[in-house]
Amino acid sequence: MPGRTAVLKWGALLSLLLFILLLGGCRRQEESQNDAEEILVGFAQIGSESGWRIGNTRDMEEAAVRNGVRLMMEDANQKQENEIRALRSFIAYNVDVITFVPIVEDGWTNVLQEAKQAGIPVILSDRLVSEDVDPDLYSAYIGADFTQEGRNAGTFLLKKAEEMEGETLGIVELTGTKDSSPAIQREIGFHEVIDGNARFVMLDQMSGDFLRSKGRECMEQLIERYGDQIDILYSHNDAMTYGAIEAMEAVGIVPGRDIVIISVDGEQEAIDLLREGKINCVVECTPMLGDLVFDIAKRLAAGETVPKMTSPKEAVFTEYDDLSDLPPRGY
Ligand code: GYE
Repeated sequence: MPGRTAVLKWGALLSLLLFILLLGGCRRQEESQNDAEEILVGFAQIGSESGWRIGNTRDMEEAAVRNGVRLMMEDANQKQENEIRALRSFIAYNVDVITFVPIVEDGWTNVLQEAKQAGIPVILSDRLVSEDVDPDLYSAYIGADFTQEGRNAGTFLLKKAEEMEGETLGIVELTGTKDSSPAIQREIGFHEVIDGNARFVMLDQMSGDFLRSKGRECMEQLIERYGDQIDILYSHNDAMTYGAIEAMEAVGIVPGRDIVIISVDGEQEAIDLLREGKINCVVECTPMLGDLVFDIAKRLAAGETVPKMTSPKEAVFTEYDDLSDLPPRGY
């Protein structure tokens, strides 16, 4: 018969063993939970055409860290083929989720089908693909309601026109990248509000590709062609607006007074110009989409269903508003 001390010894040893085993089990569980949290997201960005875009890239990088997501980012340098190549590399790498900014609306069906076949969910970030693309080929869109932004621009113009002189008012429009969803929809929303009003005369429309340099070039040409027939400039983004202001000032036109200026984005520089009276209205479009994108990415990786369309609430800043309390824009 084993003695009482021997029984106690074996008992203690067994409990210790059990404790070690349990501890190991917990550790393993913790590790696998961490692994499950740390998803890998492939992100194809279109480039750095504007301050807005640079702000968007920075926000995506910072939000990835905040959300505990591993980010694999590729810069497509304004070329759709580079973007498609990046998406294919994410598929080959077998990332958990893909997100990308469709530079234009068309030409994505093949690569989206490849992602679907590989079982990788795709989030459209910032820009949309064409309505002709089967919506089952992507899981979600996170970005602005560009048509509403266009309407916001038009609504400001209706109010502003009440205090403007002249039987008719000549409008020029600087559009963004041809065939991109913000350019298409900002145009539609604006015209939805102002077309049919006989006082507004559309003089011309030119694409400045969302670039400051092209905004300047286009405005130079428009001034040459239409001179003082131009009463209003509607510009699809702030970067092109800065270029257009340069072109106006170079020939002695006072921006914001001789030509009423409506711009979209809401960069700090545009808000400063609004305060100076050189811009009359800035329609907000926020580039801070990262937290929304990664929240949806994590839910998709966990197999949850997510809302198909998410658009942040956006403001309009005008010369009629008191902007003294407006916090720094951060982009
Ligand atoms: O307005 C412009 C940028 O896609 C909403 O792209 C975005 C647009 C933004 O370059 O400044």
